[in-house]
Amino acid sequence: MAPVIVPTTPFNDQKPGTSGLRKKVTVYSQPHYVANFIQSIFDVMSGSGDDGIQGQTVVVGGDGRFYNPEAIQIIVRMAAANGIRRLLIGRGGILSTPAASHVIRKYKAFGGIILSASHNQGGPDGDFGIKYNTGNGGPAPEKITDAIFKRTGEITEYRTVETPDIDLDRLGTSQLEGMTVEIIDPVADYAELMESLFDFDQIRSLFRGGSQGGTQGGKFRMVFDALSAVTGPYATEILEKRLGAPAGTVLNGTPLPDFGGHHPDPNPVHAHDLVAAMTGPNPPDFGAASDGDGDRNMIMGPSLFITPSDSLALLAANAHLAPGYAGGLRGIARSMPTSRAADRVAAKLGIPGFETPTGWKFFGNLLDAGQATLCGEESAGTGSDHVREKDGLWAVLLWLNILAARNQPIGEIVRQHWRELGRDYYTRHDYEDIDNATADAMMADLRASLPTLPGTRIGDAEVKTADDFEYRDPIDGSISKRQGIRISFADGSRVVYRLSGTGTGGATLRVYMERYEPDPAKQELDSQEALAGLIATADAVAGISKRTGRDKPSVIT
Ligand code: VG1
Ligand code: CO
Repeated sequence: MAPVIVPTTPFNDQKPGTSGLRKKVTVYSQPHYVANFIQSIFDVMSGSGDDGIQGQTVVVGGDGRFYNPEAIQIIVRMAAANGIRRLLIGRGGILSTPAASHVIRKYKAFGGIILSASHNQGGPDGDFGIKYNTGNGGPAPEKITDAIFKRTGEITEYRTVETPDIDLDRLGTSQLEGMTVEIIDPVADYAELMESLFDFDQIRSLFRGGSQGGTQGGKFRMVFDALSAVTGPYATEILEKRLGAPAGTVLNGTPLPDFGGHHPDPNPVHAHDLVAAMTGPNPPDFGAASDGDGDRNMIMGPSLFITPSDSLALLAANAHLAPGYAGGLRGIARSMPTSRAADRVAAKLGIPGFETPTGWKFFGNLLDAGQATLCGEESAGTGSDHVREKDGLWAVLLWLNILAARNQPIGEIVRQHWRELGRDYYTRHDYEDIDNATADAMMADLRASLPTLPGTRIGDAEVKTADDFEYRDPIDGSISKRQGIRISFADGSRVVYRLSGTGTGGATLRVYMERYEPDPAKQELDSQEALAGLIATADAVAGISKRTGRDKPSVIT
């Protein structure tokens, strides 16, 4: 059967943000909306001979949210019509983002299409997303996402075939209009990769209690909250089956199209089952959660929230205890708003520390060039060169490996780290769903004030430097401008302002604040208390409460 050419007209809103194209399901389900975007990806990635997507292998999978199967069926037909040779699809349409990255790399695929809106809410009224990853397994860099956006504005037709839906639930290989479709186990390859990086025997004996003991004299216990999103099957297989953690360790372990009403964002506000377990009576020794598509992680000890920035620093300082990193790290990269705790570890280890814009795509070149081994973002993203996405379960397993190797309670490990290198008090305040015009005006005014800010006093604080972060990629020299406004003060503390690039309604202002505390006697404060002065300064500098009418942020992490 010949491909069908369907005439279409452009949508003007298909601009990928921090991590792919995210829109409401109601936007995605308009006729031709998915098809236009997919054809734009294929058009941009097409070429002649080996440099184009035709005749190649492509990976497809998503986080299981509402509209996932429908979108996959559209993609399958269009892939066949666009000359793709082979599609690898996770069973049930499921692939966590890091697992998709691994599958792309392992099977040397040309690229992959990941269906996810990550930590955004799902369901018929929730969000959906599509992201294109390149052959290194990582999110397409800006030059490709820009080209895709340009193409969405010019598109006049797309190609598809008229065939019935394929069965996504049955493992195995079939043919569709000359294209091979393979439905693969979404967990197996990923679980094998994790076994190659970590000492599963050592972690198993931690769970058995044995000589490594638990922190309360009994068996080591943990909870992992999958928030009814994609990591459930991965965590159940790895933690409960392969590592012998007792059944029930994984909470909310079945992926549901609407995430069971959970907001799949692993932070102290949304991961309430985890927080309840870790702060209640007789808490487990270790707690973790992941997000919608499995690339984020939240780490807790008994009554202790470990900020993602601290987690990155601690993982970097201890990674050599896991077999996959026993040879040491080449470098550590963090996104600009992430605290500078990781820089202190890089300095101590005598390795380079890199500062990149927000979004995992900016780590790709450093990882490919072998300049960075570990990367992290303050938004609960941590990962390494094992894939080209951040990886939630990987971070949990590295923590478990470290806990097993050090045989020390997590709280003690964290405090020892602070005593040695100092504590970077850190918080992020999000103001969600503010009026777009208000948010834009606030950022514009902040930008305009940058030249005159240095030297001025706001309350007790004296501004030392103020700029809009501009990044020059050290590998390919590409420049990314306007990546966030940074203001640092004479006492070394810092405030960063930026607008979110993953939301689907209104604007979200993110304000990131940090202050370094080298004195061990002053490292036990609550972070909101420790940062109270800076929080007030940040409000005064940008006029947040005055302009938005909000007296407090919507989410504090
Ligand atoms: C947010 C985070 C950023 C992260 C991005 C994608 O972006 O701040 O660090 O890389 O989400 O993560 P923004 O532009 O909303 O601040 V995920 O897990 O949603 O793919
Ligand atoms: Co995510």
